[in-house]
Amino acid sequence: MPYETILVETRGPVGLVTLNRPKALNALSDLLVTELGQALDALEADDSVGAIVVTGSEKAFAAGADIKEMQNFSYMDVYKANFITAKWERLAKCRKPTIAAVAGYALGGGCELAMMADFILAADTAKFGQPEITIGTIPGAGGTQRLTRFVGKSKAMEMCLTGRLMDAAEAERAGLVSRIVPAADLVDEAVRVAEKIAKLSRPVVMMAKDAVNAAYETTMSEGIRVERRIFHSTFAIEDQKEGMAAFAEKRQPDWKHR
Ligand code: CO8
Repeated sequence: MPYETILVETRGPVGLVTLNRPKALNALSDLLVTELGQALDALEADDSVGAIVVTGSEKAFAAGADIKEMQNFSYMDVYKANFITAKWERLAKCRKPTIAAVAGYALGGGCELAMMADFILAADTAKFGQPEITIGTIPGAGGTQRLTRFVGKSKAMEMCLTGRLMDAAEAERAGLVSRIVPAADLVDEAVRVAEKIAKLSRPVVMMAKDAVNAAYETTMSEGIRVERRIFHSTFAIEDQKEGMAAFAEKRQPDWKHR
C-alpha cells in the first residue's frame, strides 16, 4: 500500500517502517499516525514477518506531535476525538516484537512513540526529551508515565518540568535505551537484532514479551505468578522440546513455529 508519510519494506523476516516527513522532522501528524497504524496492522497480519523496526531519519526519529496541526484545537475538539491517544497506542499494542531505532531528535510524541516499542536502540546522535512544557502543554501519549518507569521520578520530573533533553549517553545510563550504536550502523544493527529475534520460536518470543510487560502493569507478586504460568505453558509448545533436544544433541534448533 503506498503511504504519504512513511516508508514500509520487509528485509527478510523483519518489517521496517521509516517515518518520512523530513521537512517537518517527522512531526507526527494525524495522517502519519494513521498510516503508521495501518502499516503495523499489515505487518502484524503478515505471517512472514517476525519482528518490526520503527525508525526515522538521521536528524530526527520524530520531533513530536505536529504542533502546527494541533495549535488551534479546542478542548472540545481534543476531548471528543479522544485526541489522540487511542490511535497512538497502536505500537504499544503490537503482539510481535518491536524495536525503535532512534537517531537525532525523539521529542514529545516522538519520545513517547519510541517508548511504546519493546526496546530502543539509540544512535550516538540521539536526543530524547519531553519539551511540551515549553509550548504550554504536557505529554499526552504516555510520556509522564512511561518515562518515569524507565528513568525514575527525579529525571522524569526534571525533563517534564524543564523540557531538558537527554543525550544518548545519559539515556543509556538511565536505562531508557538498551544500547548505543554508531549512527551510520543504526538501522542495519536494529534489523540484525530484529532478524535474530524473528528467527526464534515466534510464540515463545511473544510469551517472553508478555511476561516482561507484566512487570510494568502489575505488582511483583502478580508478575511472578504471570511469569510462572507463561513459563509452564511453553512446555506445551513443540519448540520447547525442540530447543532443549537441540541443546542436548549439540545442534541448532529447527523451530516449528516462526
Ligand atoms: N510539529 C510541527 N512542525 C515541526 C515540529 C513539530 N513538532 N518540529 C519541527 N517542525 C518543523 C519546523 O517548524 C520547521 O518547519 P519550517 O521549515 O516549515 O519552518 C522544520 O520542522 C525544521 O525545524 P527547525 O527549523 O525548528 O529545526 P531546528 O534544527 O532548528 O530545531 C528542534 C530542531 C529543536 C527539534 C525544533 O524543531 C523543535 O523544538 N521542535 C519542536 C519540538 C517539540 O516541542 N516537540 C513537542 C511537540 S508537542 C507533543 O509532542 C505533544 C505530544 C502529545 C501527544 C499527544 C498525542 C499526539
